[in-house]
Amino acid sequence: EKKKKLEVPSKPELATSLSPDHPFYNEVNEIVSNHLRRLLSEVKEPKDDWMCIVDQGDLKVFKRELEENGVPLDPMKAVCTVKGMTGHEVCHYFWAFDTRMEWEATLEASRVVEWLSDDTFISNNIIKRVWPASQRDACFWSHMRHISKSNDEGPDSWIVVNYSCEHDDCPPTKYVRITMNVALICETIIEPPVSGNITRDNITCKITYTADVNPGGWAPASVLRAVYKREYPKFLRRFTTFVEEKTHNKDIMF
Ligand code: 16C
Repeated sequence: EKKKKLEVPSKPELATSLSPDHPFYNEVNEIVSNHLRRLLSEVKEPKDDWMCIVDQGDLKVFKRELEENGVPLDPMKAVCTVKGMTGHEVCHYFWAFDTRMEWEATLEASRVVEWLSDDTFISNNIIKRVWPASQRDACFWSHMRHISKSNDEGPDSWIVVNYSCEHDDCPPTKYVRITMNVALICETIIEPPVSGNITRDNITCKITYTADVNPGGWAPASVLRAVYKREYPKFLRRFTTFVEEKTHNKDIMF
């Protein structure tokens, strides 16, 4: 039964407004498919190599400890269940550039470098400095899409991917450049009311967030791990509270 939850779209080329001729077209489709495949394989065969570092019931954060030449690369994963909002709404606000600074507490500044299509843009994020390390920045494309299903069963799902890239208008000259592969996948669960219309009380969103971040050079592992343990749950609380405030008195965006 669980296997039906998410399907890798068989025709990803229909799912984006990026033109097939666009230089980023293949990369975007490949990275999105990889995330969906990774999630599917974990539903089928749950792996126990994730270490739970935060458990607040509705919000759990996991990590795998990984280091390369002394650089901590710990993959992070979080799952969070929120009531009253759809996966489309959660993904929309995670992706939307114009409101990013309203919930992003770890950024000093953010700017759009280029719009590639109406579902994909490249941005430059300058991250707040963490003592004693040098300040970091990131350049990545952000892409949002609906996950098409091969059958009508199972929850409606959306995905946003933030994936590092290079851009001539964003050279890595001023800060240490981090690289990352971040995905937010949301499933909307609707418990239809006995009578009447669906309201926000009937809606639950199941969020899976994954972040593979390379801090791009020396960073003290113990400081970084302490910052991650504090900042990832904080981000999810702050961000989902933000989406709740933005949506609670608006029509439901299914
Ligand atoms: O996914 C999130 N935000 C997205 C939109 O902005 C985007 C960004 C992802 C980048 C997340 C990783 C940043 C790692 C920086 C490493 C800095 C190394 C410093 C060395 C330390 C010894 O996908 C939400 C991201 C939630 C981020 C949580 C963890 C970030 C820690 C960043 C440190 C800033 C601390 C500021 C303290 C007030």
